[in-house]
Amino acid sequence: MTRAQLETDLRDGLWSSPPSLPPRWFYDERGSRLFDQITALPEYYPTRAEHEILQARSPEIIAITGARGVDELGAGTSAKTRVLLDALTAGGRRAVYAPLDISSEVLLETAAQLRSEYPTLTVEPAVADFLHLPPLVGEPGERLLLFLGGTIGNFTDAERDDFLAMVSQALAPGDHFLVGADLVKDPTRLTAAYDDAAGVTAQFDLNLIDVINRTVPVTGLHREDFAHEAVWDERASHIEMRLRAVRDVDADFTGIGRRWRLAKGEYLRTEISRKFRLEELHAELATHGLAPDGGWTDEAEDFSLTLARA
Ligand code: AVI
Repeated sequence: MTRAQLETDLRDGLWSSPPSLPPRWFYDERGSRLFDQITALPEYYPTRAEHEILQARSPEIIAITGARGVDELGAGTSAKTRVLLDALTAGGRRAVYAPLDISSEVLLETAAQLRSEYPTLTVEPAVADFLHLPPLVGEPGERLLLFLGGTIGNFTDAERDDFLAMVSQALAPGDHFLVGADLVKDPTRLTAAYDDAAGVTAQFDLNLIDVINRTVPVTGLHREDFAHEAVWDERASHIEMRLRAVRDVDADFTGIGRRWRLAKGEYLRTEISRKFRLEELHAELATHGLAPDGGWTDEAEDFSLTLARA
């Protein structure tokens, strides 16, 4: 992603109330590595819970959908998807898999790896972000679009609405959408998942300041001036990750000709992570013509996978 895109996000976000930035800027190389570490933390249950569901339900998901073409948005290294790809290609069944991601390097590596692991799978990687879907692989009625990991929770309500409209538009009748979503639970567990004892999530959050410093011309923006925190907002049903100023910040964004001041004690919102009640999520999907056709949680009912039919 480019300097111009970040400058647009800075212009849109830093001078609003509260100041905020979209979470996509977390994921430079170091941020992606830190995120991988987060997924293995004892406090961060979503990745393990989703894996548990996929392990138990993948054959059923493939049977219900009859999928022969699978697209995955935000595929990354496709680590979470392999168990589904096992079911998709079981017994030498032929299928097409399109991992979609914003990083072409990761995609090319993943594609090469998958081709050698799954000889009956045609792998067609494509660069795509969450707002622009390429034409989906497979025949209408036999296509499955995956959006795993709970990333749907990182959208604002308006973004989620736009996203689901785009998904619904991309699917033909009989195609399916499989979405992973984190569920409302005890706030203590939720805040711990986003503020772990080892401080990995804090490093992930603070890495954003380094990304900004490296991507756009700015003076006076220092990571030591911020502290990470995670706050549960009951009304909005989301966790907010914040970088709170531990001293006055006065940053000069020379590229966009603007000065950003944040007083000690004020904060920058860096991410929201929405936690769902299943009825609400299903109602939202239905609004977009996506009828829930299957739904599963892990044993502890921490995380959900919903299969919706277009
Ligand atoms: C990518 N996304 C689903 C993660 C989440 O749980 O909202 C991002 C994350 N941020 C901090 N920890 C994990």
